[in-house]
Amino acid sequence: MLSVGIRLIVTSVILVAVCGTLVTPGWSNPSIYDALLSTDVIGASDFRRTEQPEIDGTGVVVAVLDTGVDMGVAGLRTLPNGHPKVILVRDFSGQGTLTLHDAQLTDEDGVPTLRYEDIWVRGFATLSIPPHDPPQTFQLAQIDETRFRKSEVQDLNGNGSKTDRFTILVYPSAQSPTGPKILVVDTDGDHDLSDEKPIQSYEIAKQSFTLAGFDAKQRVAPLTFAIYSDPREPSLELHFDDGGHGSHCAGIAAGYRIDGKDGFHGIAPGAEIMSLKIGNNELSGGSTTTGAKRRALDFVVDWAKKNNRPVVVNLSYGIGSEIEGQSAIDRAVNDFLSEEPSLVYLSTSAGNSGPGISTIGQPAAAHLAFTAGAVFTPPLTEMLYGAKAPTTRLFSFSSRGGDTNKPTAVLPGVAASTVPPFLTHDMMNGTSMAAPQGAGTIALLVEAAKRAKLMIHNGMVTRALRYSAKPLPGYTCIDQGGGLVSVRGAWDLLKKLATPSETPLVVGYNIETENPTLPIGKGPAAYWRVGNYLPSPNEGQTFTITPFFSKKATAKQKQEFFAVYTLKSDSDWFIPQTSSLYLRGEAEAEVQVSYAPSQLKQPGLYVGRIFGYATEPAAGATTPSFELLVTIIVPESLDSTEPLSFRRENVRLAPGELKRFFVPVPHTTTLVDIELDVDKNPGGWARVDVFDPQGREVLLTNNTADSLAGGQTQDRFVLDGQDPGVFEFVIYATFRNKAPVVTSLNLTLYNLILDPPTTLTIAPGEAPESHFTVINPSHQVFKGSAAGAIDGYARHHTLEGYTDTLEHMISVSEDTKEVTCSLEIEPTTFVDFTDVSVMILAPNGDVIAKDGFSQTKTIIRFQPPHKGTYRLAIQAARTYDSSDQWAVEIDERHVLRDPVTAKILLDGNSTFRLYPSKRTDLTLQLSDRPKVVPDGYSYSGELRFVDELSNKTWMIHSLRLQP
Ligand SMILES: [Ca+2]
Ligand SMILES: [Ca+2]
Ligand SMILES: [Ca+2]
Repeated sequence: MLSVGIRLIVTSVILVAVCGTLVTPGWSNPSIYDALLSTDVIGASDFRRTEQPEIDGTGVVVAVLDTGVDMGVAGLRTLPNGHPKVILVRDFSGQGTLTLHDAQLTDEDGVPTLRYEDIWVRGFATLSIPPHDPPQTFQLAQIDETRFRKSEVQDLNGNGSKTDRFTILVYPSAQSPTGPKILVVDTDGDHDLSDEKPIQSYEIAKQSFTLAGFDAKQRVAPLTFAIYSDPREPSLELHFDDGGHGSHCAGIAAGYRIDGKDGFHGIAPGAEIMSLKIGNNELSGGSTTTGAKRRALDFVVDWAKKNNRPVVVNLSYGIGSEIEGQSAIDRAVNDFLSEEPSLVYLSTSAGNSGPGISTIGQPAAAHLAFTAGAVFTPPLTEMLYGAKAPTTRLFSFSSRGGDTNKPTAVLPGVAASTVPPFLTHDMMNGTSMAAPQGAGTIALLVEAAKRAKLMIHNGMVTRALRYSAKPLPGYTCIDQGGGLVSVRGAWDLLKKLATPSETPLVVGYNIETENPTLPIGKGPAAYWRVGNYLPSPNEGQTFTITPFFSKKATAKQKQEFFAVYTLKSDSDWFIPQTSSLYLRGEAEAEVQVSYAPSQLKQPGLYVGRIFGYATEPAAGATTPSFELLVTIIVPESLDSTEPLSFRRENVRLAPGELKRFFVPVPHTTTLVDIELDVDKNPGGWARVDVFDPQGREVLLTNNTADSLAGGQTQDRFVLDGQDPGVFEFVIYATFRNKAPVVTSLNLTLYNLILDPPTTLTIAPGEAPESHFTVINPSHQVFKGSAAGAIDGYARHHTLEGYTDTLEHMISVSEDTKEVTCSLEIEPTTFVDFTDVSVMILAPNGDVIAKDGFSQTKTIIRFQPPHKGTYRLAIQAARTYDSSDQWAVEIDERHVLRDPVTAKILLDGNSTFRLYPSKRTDLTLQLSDRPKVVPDGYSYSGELRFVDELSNKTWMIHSLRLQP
């Protein structure tokens, strides 16, 4: 799924107005456009101005794997030499597939007509490119607006109607009967082709078109279309960008004269673009479809080989990692980059799931990928928010590593760029916007290397970018990788790395070690987040290392490969047991490491690296060949005076700064109260985010504190069956603050052990009842009451199947107010997917709710407008075509309009004490008989324990009672 952060709505009008006031003396680049789309933060324009004025990406192709690219937008129309910028389009998402039908020549009212059912055209007698052997070889296809009902753009010609249809006539030309087909689009929908111009598959003559009929009263201006036609295929690929994300990324990487303005360019304005559409905007978030990403990658390799042209893939598309670095798409990206390492390159977005650690997405976690984290740029911050940002900092949403050695580096993640006319804003932020800065940079480096006749490959380029990047103060390498990219630095380093003594056959190193937090127990980095446990100095830990060979390496070359590396740690607590490492052939090498626990006592985050420097055959390398990463979390201690709590005062944060606290949540904890305060003096705005032990964000609703609005916020989260472990609490101060803020964080953890009620006994003439027990594991007495309600019914269902789409029927009665479906997929299944989109369809087929999985769990809810059978459709996009069985666990809950309240009684009393460590038997008693539930469902509702003295809720439990 594409991932844009907060979309900033800035219309062009406002943009111009802002620009007018923006020219702030003092920024190094006088161009106002550099604030809108920064090329100077990474030194791209400076590199081009002062060192390599001729380098602009010429000769390099940027492949945008995204929602499509609108080649009609100013900035994406031409190259500096006037040639078309977009050289090729393909659709791997299936969204643009147009079936071809053989046409019948008929005579209708005396007019020759070509027809297939209700698809027809006339006016083909005088086609400017004569057809071969008419009429049998005519085919028809149709662009039908009603197929776009679920897309962001439904009115393709902007005439106010969403049911227009446009016929396409397809035929072989007389001149070249077996060659490319001729396409005539009835662009004005009048079924008459005498007013239309023949075109061909886009890559031949770069012909695109719009559909006529635009009415200026309509907000949405037309899309630019192009067609890919393969004469051997029974269908056409209609290409367009109905998401806007792909065009935006394309402009950042390679825009030339964006908005038609001189000097307003992307990073590599001379680079050509190929648009490989992988996102289907009929699905939620422009979800990918089965095989789309991988087939697009395969296409790039084949095209690059066939044309002997370098291609840089921009992949600002991904979902969350569940088994970091080991998903199918991670492997596919590694395969892609080892296939033709001198011709294909790839930059991908880290993900927008930060600032928690262990939030890197897939394929961002792929070993060989260049993975881009996002920074905000001081000039744009000043322009958008009027905030004087003193330094470049990470966007808080930028995903972080920990269990992966990612991101690779960071780049600006906000820009104004090219967008199709239907979008009213041209500014977006996200790591999606940082990745094309990386793709543009790689295009510059590849062109520079080509001119300098350097032999390079993608592994060298990634190393050059990482080890020349400038670390930003205050961040570890799991936040920012090498740091902020420096184009000049990367070029200087690339020149050193591209020497014969470097091993051109090795594109990277596969590193694996024990990681108990991952479902398969191992991962690409050492990661200790299991209580206070750390392997003792005697136990140590083993890393295994194997080279990733270029697939061009012969068996003999691989066999003969031999390299020696010196191992150097950057800390005195992460210690290699040997000072050097030998790699021979494809054999796995092992490095034993140990930890010095005496230096790992203070709570917090420890990130250590052991670098491997090649000493043979490249004597005395000063740039590491690989890194062994460890992330150790030493959890905070909870305050044992009851209730369990954690408190930090006077946490001072500069604008844009964050602080992490790792708090162990015991397995008995039922609820965590969170309080965040911001001091009035000097005042500001701060936020607390919570991440579970896997790095998944815990959803909070009230987590920002603003000194102008009382300076305090309270929130809480409930643990009801979730895994315990070390949670991460991050306090973040917005970069819009004028000065550092002083905050305090206060957590209270409530604990109860419930053996929940499971069955409802309904005896004639008596209140329905259920019995259960509870244990108070804390040292404090609970004195209070509990209450609940049965407000609906629920069932658990395991939905299994073999096809990409699994469907589950939900029968809704007139009493139902809302239906909530909590969905879960096994991590070992999820890693095969590139997206999983979720939809709820009403009985009439309308989509009434849309969502997607970004991790293994998601919730979709809807308020049914009327009773009937609704359909939950879960569509998986698999990396590889497969008919393997997969399953989704569904918890389907219907909330009814009239709840029945429940009292909780101890020996008939509704207030009671729960003494520490004592088992207490309680009775749940309903005020009334609940409505009979449908077959296969349980009663559902909620149970809450509230302590009277403190008025604090200790537990909120989801009730499920069998009738
Ligand atoms: Ca229309
Ligand atoms: Ca026409
Ligand atoms: Ca994770």
